Amino acid sequence: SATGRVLLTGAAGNLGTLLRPRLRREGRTLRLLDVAALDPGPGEEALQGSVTDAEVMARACEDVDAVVHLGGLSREAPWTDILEVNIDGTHTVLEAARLAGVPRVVLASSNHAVGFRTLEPELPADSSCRPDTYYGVSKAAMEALGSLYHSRFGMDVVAIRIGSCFPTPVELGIRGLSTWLSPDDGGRLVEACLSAPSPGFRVVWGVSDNTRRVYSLAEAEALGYRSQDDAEVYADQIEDPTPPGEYVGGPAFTQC
Ligand code: 15L
Repeated sequence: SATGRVLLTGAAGNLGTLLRPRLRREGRTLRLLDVAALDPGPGEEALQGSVTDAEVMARACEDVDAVVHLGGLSREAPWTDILEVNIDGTHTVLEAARLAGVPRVVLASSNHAVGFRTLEPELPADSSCRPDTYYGVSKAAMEALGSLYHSRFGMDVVAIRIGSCFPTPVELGIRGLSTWLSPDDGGRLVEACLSAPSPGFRVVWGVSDNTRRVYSLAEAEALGYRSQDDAEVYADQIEDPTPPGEYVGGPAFTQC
């Protein structure tokens, strides 16, 4: 909902840091959760702990109107870490939300859930998973868990297949000119996911309306998202000449 209390997991991470100031609203309390310590400002509450801890998550979900789940490992890692933090962690978040009666969850999925799909124009957001890493498998599992928690328990769940959300695309190389989600657009998209009436279960792309965009915007726009940014304005600042490759996940990610 536009007001009430919104829980942000992974609030101290890359996405959390970018989205936190953009999700502040009059009449809304942002509850920040992270394994790292956080310093809550006005309209914020902070909780330190892990998304893998059911007791922490039970406390975190108390009196919450929506969860925005950004917490977890953000790149490739050993299988046991991916399994614990990303897959079991997402289950723990959804289960705590269900037990607390939280009606809506927004999940930070990733393009790496479909990282081994060939690039094609207007790639639909509901294309089936083709992960490029264990990390990508965890995002596929996240989407599957979201689908389950909608269908079995009636929660509204929107999974965002995020391209690359960073302050600018400059460090991302040429691929970033197509995959960039500006932080402001990220805020607008999460806001749309929080306020769209009864979305049910959806998968949408998280991307700005970039000149070189290949991901479809139709699914996110159906929730009310309107991108206002285009990575192309940074094109002349990009130094790394590596071509974007033929796959969604890009040429470098599997080596991370
Ligand atoms: C991701 O899923 C990562 O979390 C992020 O660090 C970037 O690597 C991004 O994908 C990307 O594909 O650019």
